[in-house]
Amino acid sequence: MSAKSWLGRLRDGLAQSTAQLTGSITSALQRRRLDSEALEQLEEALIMADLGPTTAAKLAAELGQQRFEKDIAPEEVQEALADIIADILKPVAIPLKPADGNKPHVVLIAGVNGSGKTTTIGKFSKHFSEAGKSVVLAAGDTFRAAAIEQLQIWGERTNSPVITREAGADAAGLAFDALEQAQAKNADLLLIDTAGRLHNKADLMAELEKIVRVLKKRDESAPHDCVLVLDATTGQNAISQVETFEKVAPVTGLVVTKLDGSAKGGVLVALAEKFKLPVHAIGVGEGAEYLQPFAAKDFARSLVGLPEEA
Ligand SMILES: Nc1nc2c(ncn2[C@@H]2O[C@H](COP(=O)(O)OP(=O)(O)OP(=O)(O)O)[C@@H](O)[C@H]2O)c(=O)[nH]1
Ligand SMILES: [Mg+2]
Repeated sequence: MSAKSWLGRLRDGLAQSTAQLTGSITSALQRRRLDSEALEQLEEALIMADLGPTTAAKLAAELGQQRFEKDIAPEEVQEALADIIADILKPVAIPLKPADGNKPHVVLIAGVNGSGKTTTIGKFSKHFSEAGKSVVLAAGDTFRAAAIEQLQIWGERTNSPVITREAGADAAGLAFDALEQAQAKNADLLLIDTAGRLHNKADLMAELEKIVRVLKKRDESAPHDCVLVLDATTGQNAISQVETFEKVAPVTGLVVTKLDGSAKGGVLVALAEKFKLPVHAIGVGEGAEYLQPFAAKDFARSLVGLPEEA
């Protein structure tokens, strides 16, 4: 897929937040000055665009410190804003990278119901098998038979073996089995799916903790990555999801999905600013080709409504 079409999907997805934001920038600059009133309006607009109050305040303060000429155009503010946002995003734009020394490199995928975990595993499985890695998938969502089938379909599509147990089986036991089998196959990468869990359900969160504990019995260094999948359409709720999952699992990175259909893409900036966790990829569609490395500058420019840099 060309870079343009995924960026196009991202732009279309962000269009709603972007239109609102650019509209607010224009109206804040009606006096063509970035005075305190204009900065206040901008800060509000950034909160509306789901960047969160803390990040919005920080951005407005940074804008306020820049020396603009008196007769300022909205485009100049958009450019400055895009630069500041890109600076926040750049350090977290880090792709998932299995370490060669790990056989296999174990990646645990967690998140609330419907956030896009299984789809993301399918997409990663395609990406890494095409890159020449041998990938094994573990159907750790033993909760629902349909979840096991869903992963099996992805396994067939990407030619990756899928380790399963019957529905209702112990998820930690399945994870242990899967690691054992992936080791026996000398696989490069083991991607473990998990059941969606509401972050306020203590028993399910305890189960996630147990999966981590049991994996360590087989490989002390596992899981090597624990990726939290967040649905961008949940907006600011994504923040509390990170906080809660971090309490029970060693979260090492994020994937933010559904940015093709979200008016709340700005939450990604709030996440980056608050947690500084790597954002390994973003989802801009349901198909396997729609998982893209997270490109900080492109995202920042799209968000504030600026065209791609020439
Ligand atoms: N538009 C869009 N849809 C997505 C994206 N990622 C996942 N989906 C869709 O979101 C729905 C839920 O995705 P799943 O991968 O099943 O989510 P899950 O986290 O495994 O869900 P549970 O196992 O039920 O907790 C499916 O219909 C996916 O096709 C994305 O980036 N964009
Ligand atoms: Mg699932």
